[in-house]
Amino acid sequence: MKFDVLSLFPEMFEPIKASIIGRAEKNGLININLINIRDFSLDKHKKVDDTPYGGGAGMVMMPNVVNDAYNSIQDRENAKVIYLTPQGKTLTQAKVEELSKEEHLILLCGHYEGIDQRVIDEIVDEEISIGDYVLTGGELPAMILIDSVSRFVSGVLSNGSEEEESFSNGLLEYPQYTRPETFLEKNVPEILISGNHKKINEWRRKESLRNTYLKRPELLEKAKLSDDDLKTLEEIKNECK
Ligand code: 4FV
Repeated sequence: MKFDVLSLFPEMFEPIKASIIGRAEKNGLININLINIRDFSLDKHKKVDDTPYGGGAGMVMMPNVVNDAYNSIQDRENAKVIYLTPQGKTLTQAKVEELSKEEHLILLCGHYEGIDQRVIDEIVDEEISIGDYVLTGGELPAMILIDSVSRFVSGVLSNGSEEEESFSNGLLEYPQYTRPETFLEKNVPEILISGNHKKINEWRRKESLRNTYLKRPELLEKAKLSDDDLKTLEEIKNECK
């Protein structure tokens, strides 16, 4: 998986090169190429933004500088260009999994009031938002997208845990426990040390349904639930009364 990142602050991406993503890049499983949009400013003061036509507060990133930075990317014909913006569809695990099937993503990071619409119309394939709030720039959203998508690249997660986690089945995950068996006089649920994997999976499914019912009930509408799940949900609702 190749990521080309167009940003005015490529240095912000250093932290993402730590831990799992950094190791994945060292192992050649992913490649993160950072392009500083300011390098394409022809202006002696390296100007990349200007005042908005029609007036108003703030500055807008100039189209030609962004376009030249984009045109500097080699072999971009099969790439999908994503602009991180509050105007985009909100990122979900389903969208992350879909994007993980692409071989080349170009991530465009805005700043200030945004980017001139003409270059967006020219180069952007998809607009994605990480949530309904306003940040100072698209860099953090781009890092979130790189991190979440890279987890689906085979070999990035050593244990394949991306298969069984929150949202992988449309539900929140079940509670996790590890040693010590007793903590603050609280024991790990008996079932988990029973070795009865059928019963353990049933317990985990029930706790996933319970967590989702209590914390994100709207997810239950979209989740694929079996008749057993629906029966279990009734039990949970009665238990919560
Ligand atoms: C954002 C978001 C976001 C808007 C103005 C950058 C900022 C500035 N991007 N999801 N929420 N972007 O707030 O993706 O240009």
